[in-house]
Amino acid sequence: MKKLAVALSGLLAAGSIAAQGRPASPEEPLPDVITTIQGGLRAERLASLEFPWGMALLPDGRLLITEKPGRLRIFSDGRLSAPVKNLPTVSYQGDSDQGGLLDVAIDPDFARNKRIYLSYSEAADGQPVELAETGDTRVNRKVDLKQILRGGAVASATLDGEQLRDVQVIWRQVPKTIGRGHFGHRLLFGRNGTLFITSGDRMRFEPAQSLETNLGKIVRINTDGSIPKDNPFAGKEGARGDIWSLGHRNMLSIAMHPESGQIWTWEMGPKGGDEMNLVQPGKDYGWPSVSNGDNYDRTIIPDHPSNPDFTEPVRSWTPVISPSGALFYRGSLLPWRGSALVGGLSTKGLIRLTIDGERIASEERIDLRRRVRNFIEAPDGTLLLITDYKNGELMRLRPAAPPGR
Ligand SMILES: [Ca+2]
Repeated sequence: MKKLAVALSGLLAAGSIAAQGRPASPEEPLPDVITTIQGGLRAERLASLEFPWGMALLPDGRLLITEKPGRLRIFSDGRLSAPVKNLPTVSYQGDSDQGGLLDVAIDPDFARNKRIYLSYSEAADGQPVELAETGDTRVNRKVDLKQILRGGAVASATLDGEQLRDVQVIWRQVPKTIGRGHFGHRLLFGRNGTLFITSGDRMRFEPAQSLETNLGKIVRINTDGSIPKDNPFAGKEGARGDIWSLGHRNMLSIAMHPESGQIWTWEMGPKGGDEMNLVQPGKDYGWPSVSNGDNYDRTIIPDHPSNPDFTEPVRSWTPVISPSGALFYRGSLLPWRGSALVGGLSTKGLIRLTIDGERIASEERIDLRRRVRNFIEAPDGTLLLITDYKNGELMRLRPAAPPGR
């Protein structure tokens, strides 16, 4: 009961902080032992980073980390490298920007080809002379970004020491739009070497239902940017071949089940209604026609079951969890083998879900008192985790007690 009370007070604190604007640093120290598993967890702080966003482990154990303002660094032997050189030009407009340098992934054949993939936001080459943000009362943020035309992109490059070579843009959001966030942009390799990209709706709502744009979609491409022949809309007139599924809002979490190969995503809902979806090709997940949440201007959105054309989420959360980052835990160091772990920004921790086929069997909250942006599993079963602050952190989570005690 006491643990529950602590967790609840943490949630309330998170709500009040959100109302006053995001703090630059985590406000609470981590306890010595996080009492979630028997014996507890211990968090070790490894490095400081400015708004870290994405991570990928190289086969030799070096860790790639992106910082949203536009830096890629390599963490190795306890130290961070200088920013990797020759990155594509990233558009970043300061702390409140949801764009910037976002995710990083390594090629499944990295050992041979040394290719990596970066997602980021870019400004259009030519900017219109006059742009007016017409506003949309459904959007929950003052549009305080500069009114420039931009969109998301994914580039591949060869990692050569601490610089990139042969940078090629392999995918772009179409069309570019002015202002606003919801880039999405998590990257995940599927089993056959295809690359999944979560493409947010850019806070433009209706394009998520259009097959002529790739906003508000899960996208699937080959690593050279070409369209896999078995994509659901490949070769269909009036549709973009890169679309894998549609009707999405803003997805910052995507993971593949290690046994079934199922692709799961977690999606930020509007006012209420964060979603967990089992993503299947060609299906429509409903945004903005249906949602288990409602618009920020209090207009009602019908729930998913009101229209059988739309696929319902497997789970939705109100109050929201603000999911960012996800994986299926494969190791045995922590007693979580087979669980899905999901990062929480507003929930300031991890959510552990056990999945039985296509259903959630159990759900547990792990309070880390920090906005969790992303995390990955190291080969030894520890978790490497980054937090969403200007003074963000790279941390390692491991059992507090040695194995077997
Ligand atoms: Ca939905």
